Order: sequence, then structure tokens, then C-alpha cells
Amino acid sequence: MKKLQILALLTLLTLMLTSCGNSGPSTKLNVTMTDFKYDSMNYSVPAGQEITMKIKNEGAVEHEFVIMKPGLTVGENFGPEDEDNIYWEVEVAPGETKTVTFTAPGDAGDYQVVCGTEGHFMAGMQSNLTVVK
Ligand SMILES: [Cu+2]
Repeated sequence: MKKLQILALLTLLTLMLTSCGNSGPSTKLNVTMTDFKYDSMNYSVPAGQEITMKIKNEGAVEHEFVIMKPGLTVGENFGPEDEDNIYWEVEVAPGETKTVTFTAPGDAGDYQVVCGTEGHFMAGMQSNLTVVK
């Protein structure tokens, strides 16, 4: 009986820890950019909510956090033809930290995140924003 109780407690603890993880949708995002990458390959936000993002650039050059419109992705390189496909973007100078807000898209799904600074997308600087209903 004791063993079962311990097992139940452990299961509960695991569930609690899992749900408190960084992977669930949140209206508060913390993003750190370094030269040519984001600190996560996936950020998750609730649909239609106002999101507060604290974004830090620890790199030596300017970086951007560009969210593409639903279903639209960048081709081989980020160019002028992609400008119309931007949902929202922020630019951060090297060494700078900004706190910005934006409204999450109303439709659930995956949105491509890229850096629009020339050559950075090609260098692999991209991520994903999951919008959850
Ligand atoms: Cu960049």
C-alpha cells in the first residue's frame, strides 16, 4: 500500500513538473538571439492573445524576430519578395534587450520565424511559433 502511494505521488509530481515546463503556450515569451540562432526551435503562444516578449540580442550583429503569415515561408533566402508576407517583426541591436508586445495570430498552427537581416536566414537563423487555440 505504501509503495502504491509513493508511486501515485511520483506520478503527480512528474505531471506537475511537465505542465510547468517552458513548452506550453504562454503570453510571456523570453527570447535570446545569438549570432545566427534563436535559443529555441519552437516558441508557443495562445491564439489571439496579447503577447509580451522580452527579446535579447547577445550577438555581435543586429538580429530580427520576424513572424511570417500563416502558410507562408521564406524560400532560399529572405528577400524583398518576403516583406509582404510578414505578420509581425522586431529588430534588436547587438547587446540590446527589448520588451515588446504583439497580438498572437487568431488561427492555430505553425508560423515560420526567421531573421530578416541579410544572409542570416541562409545561415540557418530560423525557428517556429506554434499558435494554440
Ligand atoms: Cu540574425
